[in-house]
Amino acid sequence: MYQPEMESMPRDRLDALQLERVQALLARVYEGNPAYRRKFDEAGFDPSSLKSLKDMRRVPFTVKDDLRASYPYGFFSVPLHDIVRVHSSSGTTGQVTVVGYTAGDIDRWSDLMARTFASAGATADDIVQVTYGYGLFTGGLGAHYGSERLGALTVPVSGGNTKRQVQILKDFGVTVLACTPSYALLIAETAREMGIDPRELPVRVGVFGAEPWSESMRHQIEQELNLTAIDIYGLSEVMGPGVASECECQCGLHVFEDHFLVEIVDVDTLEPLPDGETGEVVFTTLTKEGIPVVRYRTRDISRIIPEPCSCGRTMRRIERVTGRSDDMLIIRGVNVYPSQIEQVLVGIENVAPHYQVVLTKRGSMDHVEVHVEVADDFAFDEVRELERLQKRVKAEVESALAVSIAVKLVEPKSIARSEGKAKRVVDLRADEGR
Ligand code: DLL
Repeated sequence: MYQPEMESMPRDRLDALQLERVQALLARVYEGNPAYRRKFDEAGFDPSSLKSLKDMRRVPFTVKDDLRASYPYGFFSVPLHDIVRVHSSSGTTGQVTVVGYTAGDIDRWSDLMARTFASAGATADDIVQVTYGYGLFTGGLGAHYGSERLGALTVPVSGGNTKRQVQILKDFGVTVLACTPSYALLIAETAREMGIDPRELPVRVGVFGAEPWSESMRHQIEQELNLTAIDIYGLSEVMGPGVASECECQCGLHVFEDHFLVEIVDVDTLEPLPDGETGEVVFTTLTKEGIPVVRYRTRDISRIIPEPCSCGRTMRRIERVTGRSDDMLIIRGVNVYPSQIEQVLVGIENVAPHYQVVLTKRGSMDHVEVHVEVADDFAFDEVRELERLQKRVKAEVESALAVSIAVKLVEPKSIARSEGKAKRVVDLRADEGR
């Protein structure tokens, strides 16, 4: 463990620390941030009335629109003079949000990312290739500072130019790769095209996150690249990567609870759910200065795993995030997460786990078609074989999702690859309406 005194702190002390920190936070944002003062006043919430963590249910939520409404800097809780860096969320929907960090925030973030790398099994002896994008995205610089803080040799490649990524992995003797899971698969594919066996690359640990991925995809990446694939989680509004991370047990992500208070709430009633039940993940930042958030609704779906972990960390785990409440597709009343489709595809021979869910309009009805790439060595012009495969994919996807769905097989490599987050859902409904 990178910070064992914190990571394995007895539970009662951790709870007391959280309460102390949340009380200080509420007082601080009420004093220092007019947006929070207004929010609390409107809800009739007096920050000094919070006496236990159970009282959190009375605190108003923060949502992405709160940050958008005060774009770019209006939600910061300190003067701009004290901010040393900004990042911004990827903004797949609507306006982007800007988040600011004080020097202290950057320092704590670096520690949390060092914790993340250490919990994945990395040490100061490792060579870490950071392939998350550098720039406004939190992935690149977040991983960079954490890797350096750990004392590892850090190779700041950023995203893009996949052949060069492969060459550097090989030539520089890289032992830890940090990128999105879908990009890890593209790296393996590209290595093979270059005549390099991806299993022979020196990488032993992958630190993968920033997008939903499945257990089957983990197995595939581990097989293809001969490494241990660790899931890491975070979001810009809360800090970036370094909010939660798997340990070497690979059985859920420890939330760094000395810095983040986690709650799971019912997606409809927004009432807190007991440990173990699935709902929306809500975070309160306990130590952030630049842009602390109180009960921030992530839209991510997960559950708290109540059992203690065998690694000795006392920080509770959340299950891997399977999707978001807002990119959840509702197909004829059935809730579908794109990652469920991926789970099915990984188990079928002759198709690649590259897919896109394409939404269009047929009259007033939504039409959903899943485009799936066939494997490289599949004879795409063999019409009969293709039909047979299409039927099989359709049947398996339908049985997993419990809804009928159109499937179109497409040629290898015809679905655009992403160097960052994979784009799994293409929504053409609005375009057609114009
Ligand atoms: O993606 C931060 C990050 C960078 C995390 C690198 C991990 C590694 P945003 O661009 O603000 O920040 O996107 C945050 O991405 O709310 C989730 O929906 C999704 N996400 C992030 N990590 C995971 C993960 C970064 N491990 C949004 N599994 C979050 C599933 C993830 N979804």
